[in-house]
Amino acid sequence: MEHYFQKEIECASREEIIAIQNQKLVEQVQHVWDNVPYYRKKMEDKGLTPGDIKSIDDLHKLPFLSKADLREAYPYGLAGVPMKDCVRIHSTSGTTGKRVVAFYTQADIDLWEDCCARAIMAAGGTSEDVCQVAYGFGLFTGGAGLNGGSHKVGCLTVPTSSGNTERQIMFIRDLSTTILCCTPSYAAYLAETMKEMGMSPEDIPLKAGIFGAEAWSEEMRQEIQNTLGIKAYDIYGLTELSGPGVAFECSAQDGMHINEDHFIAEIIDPDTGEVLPDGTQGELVFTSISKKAFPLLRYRTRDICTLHREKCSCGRTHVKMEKPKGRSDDMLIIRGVNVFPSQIEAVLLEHGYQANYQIIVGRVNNTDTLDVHVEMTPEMFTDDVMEIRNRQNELVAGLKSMLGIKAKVTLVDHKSITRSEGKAVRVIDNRKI
Ligand code: DLL
Repeated sequence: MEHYFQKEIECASREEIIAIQNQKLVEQVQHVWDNVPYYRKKMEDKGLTPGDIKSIDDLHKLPFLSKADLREAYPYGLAGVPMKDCVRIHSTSGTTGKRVVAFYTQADIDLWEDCCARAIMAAGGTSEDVCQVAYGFGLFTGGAGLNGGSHKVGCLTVPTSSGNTERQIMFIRDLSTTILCCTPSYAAYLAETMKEMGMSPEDIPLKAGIFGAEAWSEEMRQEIQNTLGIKAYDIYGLTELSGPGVAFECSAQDGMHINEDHFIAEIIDPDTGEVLPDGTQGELVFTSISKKAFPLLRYRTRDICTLHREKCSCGRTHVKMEKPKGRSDDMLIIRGVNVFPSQIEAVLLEHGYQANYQIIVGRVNNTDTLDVHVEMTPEMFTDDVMEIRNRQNELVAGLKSMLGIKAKVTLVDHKSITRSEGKAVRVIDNRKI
């Protein structure tokens, strides 16, 4: 049976959704115009006033916001309400530059937690469940968002945060955790550790996982589902828009419903900014129409993705986004060819490896080099050199057919690649150093 947290809106007709979006967009544009001078100036530069935006059909007229704008306006320049009305901030890790700080009113947190509650119920969660939140707590949004959503559903919530892997497993076993929330790479690490501890899927009551915050392949989903004996659901979000729960997977497990009563999604051509039709791959852009403290209009996520509007078997009507292929800034350009780490992951898992790999990019004599280090599983271990060479050649051929370019493959010892408790670091690009 399908469970819903807010069935009426999650299954609303297209006409109802459009009516909500039209009304909220007009209000939000006025709110931003009145309260965010940074964006008002951008509108003025385009000769726009709020009166020009009468419905979602006018959305394309609005200027984009990018990460560079967020950095320029740091920290308070894009806030939409006085600080006395904000109750919290969250922030990105800032690995690629200055941190992004996002502000929340109590109402913003409330609607964010609603989105996470929708995700948990779409994964089959109810008040009968024990939900362990192993995303990091703190400035990162993962822990706080799913924790709040789990409370709203009425699950018994276990806020373990990330790390301390053996203790996670002890709680899963002792408290009979049924829903696990963490990054997919941490889920794989937990599964591996459980196996080492001599536990099998039958020993634990887990039934579902809500995994996101990083790109993961369909092959990795299968791997996690098999090793943990659960259903693995994807969840998407970003700090700038609140955090997890901007979109989430349902029982169909083939794409994530975007919470369209709070976020309007567009796909654009990343080079020209032109809006592309549904079904076409491009950069995902979001307009946040409900949140008041950090009301971003037409925010360019840099995530590469496709939208679909076909009817979904779960009964939800909100548009679905495919698994993002990765961020445009994660995309590697190797000898002129675009390569996403998730494509490499898919090939490795198809050949029986686990998602323990690292991609090392370099440049020798002005030519890019691509070196994929992947761990052998304990079962693959052998001192037969020919067998290892054959395995390597198989992977080189698989990667060539997926990417169209030749990669070097190095098989490394089991457990020689550092495991991740949060977002995994898959790529080392020595060209940038
Ligand atoms: O990662 C929020 C989150 C927490 C989402 C927990 C899901 C679960 P940031 O740290 O701001 O926020 O990173 C946002 O992570 O632009 C994507 O590039 C990537 N990302 C998030 N979810 C997914 C996903 C959180 N399901 C950035 N698949 C986004 C692929 C994802 N990439």
